[in-house]
Amino acid sequence: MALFRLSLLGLAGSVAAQTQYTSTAPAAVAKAAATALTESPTSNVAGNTFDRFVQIFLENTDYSQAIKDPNLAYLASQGISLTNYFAITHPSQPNYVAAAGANTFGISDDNFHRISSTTKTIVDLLEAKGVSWSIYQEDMPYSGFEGNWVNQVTGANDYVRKHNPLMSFDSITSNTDRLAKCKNFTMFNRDLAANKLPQWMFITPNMTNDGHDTSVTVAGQWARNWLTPLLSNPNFNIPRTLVILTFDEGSTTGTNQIYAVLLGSAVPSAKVGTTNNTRYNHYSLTKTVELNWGLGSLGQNDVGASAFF
Ligand SMILES: *[C@@H]1O[C@H](CO)[C@@H](O)[C@H](O)[C@H]1NC(C)=O
Ligand SMILES: *[C@@H]1O[C@H](CO)[C@@H](O)[C@H](O)[C@H]1NC(C)=O
Ligand SMILES: *[C@H]1O[C@@H](CO)[C@H](O)[C@@H](O)[C@@H]1NC(C)=O
Repeated sequence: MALFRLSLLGLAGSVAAQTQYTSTAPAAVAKAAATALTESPTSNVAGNTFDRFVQIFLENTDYSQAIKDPNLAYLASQGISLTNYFAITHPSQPNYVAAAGANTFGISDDNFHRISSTTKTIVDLLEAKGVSWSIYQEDMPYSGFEGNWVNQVTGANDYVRKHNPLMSFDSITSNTDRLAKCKNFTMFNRDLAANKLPQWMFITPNMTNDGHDTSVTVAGQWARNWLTPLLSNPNFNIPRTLVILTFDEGSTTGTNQIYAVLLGSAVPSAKVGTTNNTRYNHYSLTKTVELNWGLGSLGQNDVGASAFF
């Protein structure tokens, strides 16, 4: 996918330069949106430790910085703070791919990549056991959209494929039912209101709210404002709900240690406000889900990873 550099030097001295992603043309989006299939499956497969798993990725901040943010520090106090959690690599894209496939599959940039249809993801394992899933990507213009999208008023980066953990896998993009479960926040709100959220979710806020094109302050405000009402919403925080709020990666100069906190009703009340210093990384995401629902493994880096429980 073509990309070019847009210099934003001089913008209040904040962000030196950002990559501008080429957006899919609005007319093509409008046409495809009109017929896009959307699915909202539900299920009730009992897990060992939790019955719902919600993963949220913010962007590009070292642990040492994130934990100083007042809103992220507040959220850490509401759950179990994982104080020894690491991203896999740099830049963003391979970290998202790793969260779904337990491998980076050799991807070491944010360019357009396709991973062979024979390569499995956590979705294959979930479906085999009847565990419902969806991903929710803020401002994705329609379900199953495979491009990048900018804000149509300001031209700012809004939804990007590289922050979608599933879109690089041909096993997803060649399957209309799977594409129909890759949805936006409009659909999240609809599924929430209809009590039709699935058991496994991956959530990516837009390029403003995840801090990518803004700051950890914006990401922290978004995370607290978005999660607080959900944690008291019985359609979201059902009994035995486990939420992990984390980042895709740290800054390129650090150790790649990142903030990660476990929230939700699956966190025992005695552990609220505690820390856990076990070494975890993004491969722990697939491992935890596999052990919880007895899914087997992908045979990738999930095998040797540590689970959260
Ligand atoms: C979200 O996706 C739905 C389903 O494809 C679409 O109808 C809706 O317009 C999208 N919302 C936004 C804000 O793009
Ligand atoms: C991201 O979403 C927020 C609302 O949650 C909105 O204010 C902001 O403009 C969006 N960012 C872009 C680039 O459209
Ligand atoms: C984190 O710590 C390890 C080692 O003590 C335990 O085995 C885990 O159960 C614990 N995880 C959580 C979520 O508390």
